[in-house]
Amino acid sequence: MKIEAIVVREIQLRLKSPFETSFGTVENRRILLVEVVADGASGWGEVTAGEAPGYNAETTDTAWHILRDFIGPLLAGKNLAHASDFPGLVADIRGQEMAKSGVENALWDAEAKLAGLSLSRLLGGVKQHIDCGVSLGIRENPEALVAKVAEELARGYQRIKLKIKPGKDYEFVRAVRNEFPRILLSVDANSAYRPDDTGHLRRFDEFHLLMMEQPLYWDDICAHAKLQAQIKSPICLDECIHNTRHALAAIELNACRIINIKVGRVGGHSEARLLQEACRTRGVPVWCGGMLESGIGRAHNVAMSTLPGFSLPGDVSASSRYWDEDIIDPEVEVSAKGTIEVPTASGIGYQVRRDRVEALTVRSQAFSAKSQASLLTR
Ligand code: OSB
Ligand code: MG
Repeated sequence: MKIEAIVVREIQLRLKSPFETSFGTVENRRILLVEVVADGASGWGEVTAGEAPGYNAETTDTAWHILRDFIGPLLAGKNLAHASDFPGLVADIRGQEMAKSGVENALWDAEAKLAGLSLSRLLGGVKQHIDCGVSLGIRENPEALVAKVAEELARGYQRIKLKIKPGKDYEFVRAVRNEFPRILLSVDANSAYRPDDTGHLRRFDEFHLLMMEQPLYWDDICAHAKLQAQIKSPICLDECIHNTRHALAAIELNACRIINIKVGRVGGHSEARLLQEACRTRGVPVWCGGMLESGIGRAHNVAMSTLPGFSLPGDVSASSRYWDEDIIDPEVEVSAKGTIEVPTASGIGYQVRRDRVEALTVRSQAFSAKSQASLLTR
C-alpha cells in the first residue's frame, strides 16, 4: 500500500447525557479521526484519547501533537505491505498508543477495502455476532441506577457494568444486586482505590461480581496482585495493560483473572490481536472495552470483538446510547438478544458520512506523499 495521504481532523460531538466516572464527567467529546488514502482506497480510524488525561496519559491534544509532528510526516509517501507493518515503523515513538492506533486502524480499514474483505475477516475474526454489555456512569443515587439497569436489561444487554468511586459504590451495587440477583454484573473503579481500601473492596465479594475492573493505581500491576490474593471478585485489568508484555506480567503475577482489551489503549489492531491470542492460549478471558467512541471507533471495536479470545460480553454497545446521530451509516445497532451483527461489507463495513464529518470538523491537517510535508487545510 502506497500511502498517498493522511488527514487528521478533530470533530466535536455532544453525548446524549453526561458520562461520569471516578476520574471525571464528560459531555462534549473532542474526537480525532484519521483518514488514510492508500492505493486509492480510504481507510478510517479513531483516536480514543479523552479530553483530559484522567484515564491514561494521552489527550485529544497530545495525540494531535504526535500525529502532526511525528506520525503524519513519517508515514506520508511510505509503502507498507500490510497495516501490521505500521507498529514497526513507529516503534521509536514511546507510548502514545491511542494516537498510533488511530492511524494503524485506518490502515487496516484501507487494507481490508483493497482486499475486498471485511475487517473482521482480515483480522481473523470467527464470529457473525458479538455479545454486548453496557457500561453505566455514576448516578445521583441507587434508585436512579437501578432504573437505568432495568432499562438496559429490557433492551437485551447481556452484562451490566457499574462505574464506582469511593462514596458511590457499595450501596449502589447492593441496590442493583438486590433487584437483579442473577444478572452478569461487574464494577469499574478506574483506579479510584488504594491498597488501604482492601477491607472495603472485600465487602464486594458478597455480590458475586463477574469482575472488578481496575480498582487500584492505573500503572501498578503488582498492587493488583496483592489485592487479588485477598478478594474473591476476579480482578480485570484495563488501564494497566498497554501491550502483550504487560498482560503476560499480570498473568504471571496473578494480578488479574480477566483482561479488558481496548484497541486504542494497546496501540492498534496488531497488538490487540497478539494480546487476545496470548490470553486465549493461557485460558484468560478477554473482552473489548470502549472509550465513548463515535461510529468509526465503534466499528473497529466490533471487528476486534470477533476474534476467538473475546469470550465475555464487551462494552461495545449501540450508537444511539451515546449519540443523537452517529457519523456512520447504518449506525451500530443491538438486537433484542443483546448482540451486534458483524457487517460483511469490505473494511469496517459501515459507510462514513463524509458530509456530517465535514460539518462537525473544527480543525484538520493533511499530509501528502507528494509534498512529504504537511499542508494546512483549515
Ligand atoms: O474504563 O472502560 C472504561 C469510558 C471512558 C473511559 C474509560 C472507560 C469508559 C467506559 C465506557 O466504561 C465504555 C463505552 O464506551 O461504552
Ligand atoms: Mg475500565
